[in-house]
Amino acid sequence: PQTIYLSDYTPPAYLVEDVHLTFRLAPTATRVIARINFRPNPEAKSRAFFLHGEGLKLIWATVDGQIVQPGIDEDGLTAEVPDAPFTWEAEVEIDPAGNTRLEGLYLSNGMYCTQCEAEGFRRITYYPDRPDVMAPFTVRIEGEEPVLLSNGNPTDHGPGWAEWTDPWPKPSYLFALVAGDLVAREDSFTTRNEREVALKLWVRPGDEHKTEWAMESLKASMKWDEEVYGREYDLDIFQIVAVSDFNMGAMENKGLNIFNTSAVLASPDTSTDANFARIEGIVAHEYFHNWTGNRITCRDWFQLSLKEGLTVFRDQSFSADLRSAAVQRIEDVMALRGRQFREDNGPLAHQVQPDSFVEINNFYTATIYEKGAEVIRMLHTLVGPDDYRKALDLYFDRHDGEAATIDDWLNVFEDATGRDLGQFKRWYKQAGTPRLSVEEQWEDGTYTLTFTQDTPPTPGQDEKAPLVIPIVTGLLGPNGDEVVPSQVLEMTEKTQSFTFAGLGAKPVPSILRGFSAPVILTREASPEERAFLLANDTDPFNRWEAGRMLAKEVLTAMVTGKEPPLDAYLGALATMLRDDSLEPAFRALALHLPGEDDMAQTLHDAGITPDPARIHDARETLLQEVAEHLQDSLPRLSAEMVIEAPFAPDAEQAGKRALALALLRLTTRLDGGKAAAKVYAEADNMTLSLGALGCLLDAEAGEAALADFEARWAGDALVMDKWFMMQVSHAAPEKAADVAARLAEHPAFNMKNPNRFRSVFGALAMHPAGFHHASGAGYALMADWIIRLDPLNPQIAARMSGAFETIGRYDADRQGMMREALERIAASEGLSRDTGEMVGRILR
Ligand code: DPP
Ligand code: ZN
Repeated sequence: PQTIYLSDYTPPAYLVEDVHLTFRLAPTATRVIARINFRPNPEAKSRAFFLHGEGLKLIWATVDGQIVQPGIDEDGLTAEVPDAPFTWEAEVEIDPAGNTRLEGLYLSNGMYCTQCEAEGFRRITYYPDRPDVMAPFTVRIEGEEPVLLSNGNPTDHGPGWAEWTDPWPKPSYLFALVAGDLVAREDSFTTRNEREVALKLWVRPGDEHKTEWAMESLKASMKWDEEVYGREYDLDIFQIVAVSDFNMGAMENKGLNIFNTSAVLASPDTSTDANFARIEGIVAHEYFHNWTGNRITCRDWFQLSLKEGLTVFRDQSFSADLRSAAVQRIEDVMALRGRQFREDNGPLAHQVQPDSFVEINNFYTATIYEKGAEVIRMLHTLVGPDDYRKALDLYFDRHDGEAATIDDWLNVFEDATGRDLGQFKRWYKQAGTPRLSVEEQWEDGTYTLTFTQDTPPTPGQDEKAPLVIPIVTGLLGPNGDEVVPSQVLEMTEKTQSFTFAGLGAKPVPSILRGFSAPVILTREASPEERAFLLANDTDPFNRWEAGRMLAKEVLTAMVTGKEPPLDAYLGALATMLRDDSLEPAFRALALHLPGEDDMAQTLHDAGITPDPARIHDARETLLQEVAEHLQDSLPRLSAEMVIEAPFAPDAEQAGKRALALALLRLTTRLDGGKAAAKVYAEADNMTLSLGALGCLLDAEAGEAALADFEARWAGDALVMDKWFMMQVSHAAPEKAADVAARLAEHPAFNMKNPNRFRSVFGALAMHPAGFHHASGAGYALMADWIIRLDPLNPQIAARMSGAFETIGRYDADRQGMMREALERIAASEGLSRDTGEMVGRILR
């Protein structure tokens, strides 16, 4: 397979004036007739005419009405064309029913739908399938299905056909078509300039009752983007379709977003609070792409973070505004550390703007998305909110209708603010998570913080230069008062000091408030000082962080056989938990111990080879300690978290339920599951039901509840995904692989459905003590199923192989077994480019 390089970019030889597509739908033999008006690109360096195309059967093709015989290979076709505007027409045949890759046009439960990002359109017709070719599309769909949809506005329809026109030039990856037996929840939104927008959320009959939340989220997103970014919607209709077989969460196709059912359907009895929050965030994310991604798109796929990093930053800000900003930030950082830091500290580490790739589908990563968002958050911190808004206004003015680059984006900030961002750009070009260490000095009323930054080598990048790091810092006095409020320390050197003069007493520093940069901060501090910050910091993120650091120190000591600072931790935790001024959601997060994977990385960073079994046991022991220490408070606190009001998926109720369940997990350690059984029996919503089921499984008292759950929800695929997932993630470490293997034989297991596959094997990958069990059963099983899935759905198979990305952390035995599993995958016949690239990078 060929490697694609950013430095090889050349402008397209021909541009597209407009596109007319006709679809004659048939399950195994759909015909697609394209009429495309091309014109030479004055900026092109060559006149070679090439159209991408994969898995297409060409029926005929013409140039200006004359039949041509193009040269065809597995990537596309070439033909002789005039050095002047011309019309290309072609008819191809494709097989949606046989399309298990879920890229291009495919059938999902009898419904036609498309996924074209990144390179799926070339599986629909021959086309310059690259994002810098933008054109208006007119689409005619002919089919028996009652609902026929495409991008843009509906322009005409009759029995068995419909026509849609999208006036906004777009790249082919934003094309969408849906046809099926669907019903819509309808609503409307009036934009600030009085445009009436029809809103339709299409689902399969029977799912109508799960559409209200997404619709409300959509309207809130449309309003927020007007108020905060000044961005208004630009078509007469905005549609969302829910699809049950979908590789990603959702897709921002112009005017016709397509969603994985898991990212859009919600009801109190089938969805958890976490589901509601995720749906709100994803609906917003895809809607926000209308401006950051669609109106301004990417020149090439090396610019992917231009739209994804920015749009994640936008959806995070939206959720922070709608919910609790502190809780949102903590959750976003937990996700960043759990996925992106893990990626950035292993063989798959790559730049926010990579220099090369083999398969672009492998770069829809936590680094492109979450680190990309952090980079934009840092820009926001450095320039301040007013200049940020000025820069964004300029970005929309200057690049609307264009396919832009990350350099364009940075230039906008330079022009709007007068700042030189040359050094800042390293955040895009240097992979790896920077380590930031700090030392303090106290002398004659002057306090000095000296920071040193160091980014470890990553594959292909041995040397790292210093980054611009905004370190938001405040100082607390000995009595807990804030003596120096938050300020941005702008670090640009490898080692740099910042002084604070005129202080009456040695302060306690609160560093990296709000997690102002995606770095790993190491700072020696006594358990007492951490407990002091947990009790007094005015920055909620750092308050939570102090507790987490303390918990990590306890766990590290337990794993390495040292004396853990247990009293300091338990005392601080108890005080925090009883503090009614703290919102329940925050307290629930503070009760959350660092995860096993997080601990493995932490130990590895400290030069200790992590043993997943010992980490698991230490965590269990600590949870037991916490439960016993808090024993007397549990009943009262639990009673306080009972909600009398009718269910609402809002942040306030969700926070109370989160704390109630955190307390229930502790209670379960003391009563063997009695309280959890009662909560399970009485629950009137999925959050409590599932939370209680998890407790029962942990107490090995879940059999009856599992059977009840299955009987009740056998007809609901999304709920059954939870049933599968819970059994794996709550399995004892030595049983996890067996449980996953057994579930994969269950009649309701279907490897062709990405959600179901992930519910079993994604759950196994995220169960460190199970996946890394010394028997090697987890590795072997994962390899078996990646090998089976690869020919059907290479994208998901490739993604799943990321389970092995932590190979470098572990002992020789485990590394040997992981290597063996990876080599077995690598050697399997006909391995896809997707999985081949991933496994190759991990083994390298
Ligand atoms: N649908 C994916 C997202 O919105 C890829 N664009 O991030
Ligand atoms: Zn996105």
